[in-house]
Amino acid sequence: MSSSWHILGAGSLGSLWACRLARAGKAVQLILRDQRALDAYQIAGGLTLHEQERRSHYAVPAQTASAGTPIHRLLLACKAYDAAPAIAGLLPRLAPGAELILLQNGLGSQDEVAEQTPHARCIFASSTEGAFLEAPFAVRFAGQGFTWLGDPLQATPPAWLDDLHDAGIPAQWTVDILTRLWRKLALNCAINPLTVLHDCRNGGLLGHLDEVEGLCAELSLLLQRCGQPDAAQDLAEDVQRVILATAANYSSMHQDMRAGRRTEIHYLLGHACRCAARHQLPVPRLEHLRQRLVDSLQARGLPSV
Ligand code: NAD
Ligand code: KPL
Repeated sequence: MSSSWHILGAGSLGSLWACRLARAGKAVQLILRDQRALDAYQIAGGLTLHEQERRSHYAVPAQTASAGTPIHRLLLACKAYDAAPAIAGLLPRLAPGAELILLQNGLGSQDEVAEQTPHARCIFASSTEGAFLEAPFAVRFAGQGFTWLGDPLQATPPAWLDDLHDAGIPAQWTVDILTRLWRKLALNCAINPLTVLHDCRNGGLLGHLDEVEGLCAELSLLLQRCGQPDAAQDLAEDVQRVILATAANYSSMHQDMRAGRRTEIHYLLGHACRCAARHQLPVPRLEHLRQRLVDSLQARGLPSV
């Protein structure tokens, strides 16, 4: 495909995608938050990708939202709570029929974006790749993974999927993207809040399996009530498998809490509780968990939404 990849957010995943696409010779434009960020980026001279023992530098061009050129394809690579405000700032630049790839974890932010962009195609993504910033504009590729992409409104895959293949980004189109996003949300709800409340690595939850199983039972009922029976299939077993496989890791929510960063609670456990309320499904364990998490975040001076 000919048109440029615009990538909003030079954070962990945005930088990782930008470096790999640029390395494959694809046209990429980074969209940074403001002129100050752009000045800092120009001084850095580009992005650095650190994978295994190799560091590579990519002078990916960058701009702010105020650049005048139209956007045909945008990878929205910010946190879920930033997605709607970020897209609002780009509305005048979106070409009719623009494609937006939404990389956010959890659920809810995709609909917030779609409501603002009726003339764009919103493609949802669910990624298990791992990356973090070692320094501003320097990304460490920390974990091989996979990215599922799909459009709940239109099954036809976009032609630019080949770009991802060319760039070595492991990805596949699926007609069941909502099932994948709900399943990941359920895993995150069963694991992440408890790791914050018990202040432990994922493996620490092996000492709290009764609590985990109680949450899985409610999450399974919720998934079924939300029309996602496939996402409920063997959830408890999968949660235990993930706890064992990632026993030595801190969950992303624990890492955010530890670093004093805002969490994505509103789009994970918050979304689950809101959906349960909408379906009038009692979920006392999830509600209690949410309240304890809100209290714990507030006690640390962190936003609880
Ligand atoms: P991040 O915080 O590292 O990067 C987000 C970037 O977006 C930041 O640099 C921020 O300044 C920028 N941003 C926010 N609003 C902006 C705006 N209006 N204009 C320009 N830039 C803006 O986040 P991340 O870790 O890359 O995560 C992005 C999403 O992917 C999250 O929902 C996360 O849960 C999900 N995810 C991350 C990973 C990972 O390993 N990092 C893995 C799977 C899923
Ligand atoms: O996705 C995760 C996270 O930490 O966000 C896992 C490792 C699956 C735990 O929920």
